[in-house]
Amino acid sequence: MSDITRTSRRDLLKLAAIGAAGAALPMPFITRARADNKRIAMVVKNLGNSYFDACANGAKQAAAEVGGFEIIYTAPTKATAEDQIAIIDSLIAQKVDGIIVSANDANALVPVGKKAASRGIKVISFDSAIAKDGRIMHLNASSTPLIGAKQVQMIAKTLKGEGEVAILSAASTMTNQNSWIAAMKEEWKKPEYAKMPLVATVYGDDQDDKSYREMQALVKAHPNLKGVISPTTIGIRSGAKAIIDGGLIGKVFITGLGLPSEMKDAVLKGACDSFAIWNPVEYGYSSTQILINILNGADASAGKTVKMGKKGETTIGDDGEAAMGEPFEFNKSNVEEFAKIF
Ligand code: RAM
Repeated sequence: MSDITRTSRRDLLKLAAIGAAGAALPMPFITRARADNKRIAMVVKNLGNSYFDACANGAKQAAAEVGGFEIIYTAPTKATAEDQIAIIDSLIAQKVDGIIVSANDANALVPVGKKAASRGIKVISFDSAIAKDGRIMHLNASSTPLIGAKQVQMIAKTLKGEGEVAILSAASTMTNQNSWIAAMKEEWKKPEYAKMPLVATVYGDDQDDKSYREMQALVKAHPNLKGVISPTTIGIRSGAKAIIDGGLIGKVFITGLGLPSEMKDAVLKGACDSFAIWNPVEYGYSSTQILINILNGADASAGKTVKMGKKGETTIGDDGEAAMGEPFEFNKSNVEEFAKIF
């Protein structure tokens, strides 16, 4: 993993048009339906999260490319499993053909996933997995060890390997953040991080106000805090704001997973040295391509290879999970260019 390669830079820029076209749509949305269209619902963690809006634009692009499919993009206002279950129940009643979910809780969504399957609805997860029994397969954005290690490496580079670090995560039930934190802790065992202890892990529940307050509380509780890793686009943007508002630039640095469009100011002002993310438009596109192929008869069981349209193909592991690609790193040199895209 490194900076953007020529080809992927071209791909990212190509997808800019998709993002721009989708931006005019109200969120959530339903694309224009034809009676004979198959219906795919993308159910994400919460509304008001630009990361998922970008994923939904990718889903729309995949549906338009293949033809004959419509996208229903929906989510609860707050990122809770209960509200997602209610939404999925109603989609089952509406007899949609397929559902793509980013789960607020891996286990809590299994029964409703099974219920959908028993009615012939194809369910896959992306971003934050439903546990194995509740979906056909799960598409990770990238390899979990890689995403975890990358975030520890970024803060270590900023702090030159020295100083207290905390994690500002999303909700404690979210599969993706939990597995990235586990992967960070693996990386952290290496001797080069001996002078960079992890002092706390706190949860902002993917809400801006809670994440902001948790960041303020971290700084207060740990006067020697130098760095924060936030593996969520909501956490990193709110944490960066708390650094800027609190006059903490140069004292505390934040890194993690963010959107260039939301992190540009923080990077230019010096609250964040570097951060990473994959292209969420491509991620929504790839997940939707996979579900469309499943609806058209593709076998997505362990060991099989499934197609992701223009993004190529991916092979499903024994755990029923596959990965799309690699994250990119953003910093002062490229954040402005990519802020125009996602
Ligand atoms: C937030 C959500 C999402 C995660 C990104 C990185 O938008 O928590 O699930 O993948 O951050």
